Amino acid sequence: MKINQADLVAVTADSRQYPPDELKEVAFAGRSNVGKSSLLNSLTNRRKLARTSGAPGKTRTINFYEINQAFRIVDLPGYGYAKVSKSISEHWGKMMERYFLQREGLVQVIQLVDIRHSPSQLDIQMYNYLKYQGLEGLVVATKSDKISRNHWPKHLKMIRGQLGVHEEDKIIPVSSLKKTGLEDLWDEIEQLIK
Ligand SMILES: Nc1nc2c(ncn2[C@@H]2O[C@H](COP(=O)(O)OP(=O)(O)OP(=O)(O)O)[C@@H](O)[C@H]2O)c(=O)[nH]1
Ligand SMILES: [Mg+2]
Repeated sequence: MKINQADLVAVTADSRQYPPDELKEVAFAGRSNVGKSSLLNSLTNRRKLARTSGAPGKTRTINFYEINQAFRIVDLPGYGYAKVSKSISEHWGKMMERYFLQREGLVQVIQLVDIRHSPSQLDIQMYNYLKYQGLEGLVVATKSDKISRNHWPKHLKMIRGQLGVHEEDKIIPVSSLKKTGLEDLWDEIEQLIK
């Protein structure tokens, strides 16, 4: 995918401030710190487009990125950040649900999980929710540089089993650090936004 344009067009928790619902969107969901914002930067080759952090809970809003004036990638706030209060996590749930239910242009939610670890209860809940909404279909295993390539199949199998990913659905290992797996992911995204 050739990236001619990549811009942050809206940062909001309020559905009234979403950009016009006229472009196709794919969203990134995953626990806080899994690497959603980093992946957006590597995919678009813009080092500072999405703000990343070593401190979990960086992205607390829904961030809409417009690519090539043609579609959007949406960076959703991470879940499972231990320090948030109950009222913040309720707010999070409502914010996510409103986006998932209202958005006509939303074609799929790509779920990100860390390749190293067994998916958490929250990952499983999230994936089940996506299945229920008919928005599942693609899983990305992040930080693949953290384990050696010959261990990938074992980890991908574990993730597939834990989440219950359908046989026909892909799990793509990526590394934002080493810039690997990005073309595979773009190929899938291109299919989704066609
Ligand atoms: N080794 C390695 N580290 C990564 C990779 N991707 C992200 N990280 C690191 O993981 C941390 C979190 O990355 P973010 O992209 O901010 O994660 P996020 O999912 O957007 O987090 P929230 O905004 O809190 O939901 C940062 O310290 C990144 O440098 C990767 O591919 N490899
Ligand atoms: Mg983030």
